[in-house]
Amino acid sequence: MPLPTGRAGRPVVMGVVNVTPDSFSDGGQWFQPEDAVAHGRVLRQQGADVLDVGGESTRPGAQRPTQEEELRRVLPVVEALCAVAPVSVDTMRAAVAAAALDAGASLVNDVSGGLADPEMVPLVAERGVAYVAMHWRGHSARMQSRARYDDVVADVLRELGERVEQLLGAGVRPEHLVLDPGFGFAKTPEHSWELLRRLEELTALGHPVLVGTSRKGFLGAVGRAAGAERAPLERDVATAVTTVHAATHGAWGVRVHDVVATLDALDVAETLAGGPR
Ligand code: PMM
Repeated sequence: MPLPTGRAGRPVVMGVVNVTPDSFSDGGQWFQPEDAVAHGRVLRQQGADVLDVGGESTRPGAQRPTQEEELRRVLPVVEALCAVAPVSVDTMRAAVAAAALDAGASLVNDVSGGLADPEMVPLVAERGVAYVAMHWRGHSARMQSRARYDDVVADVLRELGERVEQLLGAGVRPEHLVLDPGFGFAKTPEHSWELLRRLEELTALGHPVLVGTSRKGFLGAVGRAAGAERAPLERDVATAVTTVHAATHGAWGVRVHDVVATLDALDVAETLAGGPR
């Protein structure tokens, strides 16, 4: 199955549907399956190209749900939303990915890039589906202690390159592979800014790049004194600015909570660049 595409000349807009009680960005708002489904429908109506359904919070220090619990959260929502949009499943577990694919999902979004579950890479290769491999250095409980780099862009490129080698070696088709530098995952705010500034270097690996900056902590702190940071729900304007940067620096897609703000920002950027009005 080919990768989803966005409107001509635009990145794919992936709308976030977190079926979790504790995500940093929208924790608990869509925890009931019917609320998550209703939210996904709204994001689609607003113009999301893909709905990204996840049942595990990856905020720093988060405890993992059991596999059973993750399946319970995610499956009914994937099943219902597949009727309205292409769905990606945001999971590190092969069993959850397999069940979501059986339920109709067309893309697997794995923040561990296949490192958390040894069954994930063979599954994705066997099913022949699109796969987002994010840069990852361990589960949330420990990741911030691993935010050490000589040159964050060079190090992330090298580590993602190793993932690409393993994935292609296992039989994942190159045209199915999307890479993501993992903003905020084992990254300090300065690391995330540097990755964003040098986004075009990531496309040098020859694969589409997904940018997931939406409501992340580094957007809360920028320009603000300690203690006066923007709360997660106050970060959508800052996110929209990073979305325009991503769109104009080669990103294939953006993963966002606020689809309306994203499309407004892309409309303005496109018009300023001389595109459709
Ligand atoms: N970030 C989160 C969850 N899933 N997937 C990808 N590919 N990239 C990301 O940056 C990413 C992700 C955490 O954010 P959330 O809690 O708002 O979903």
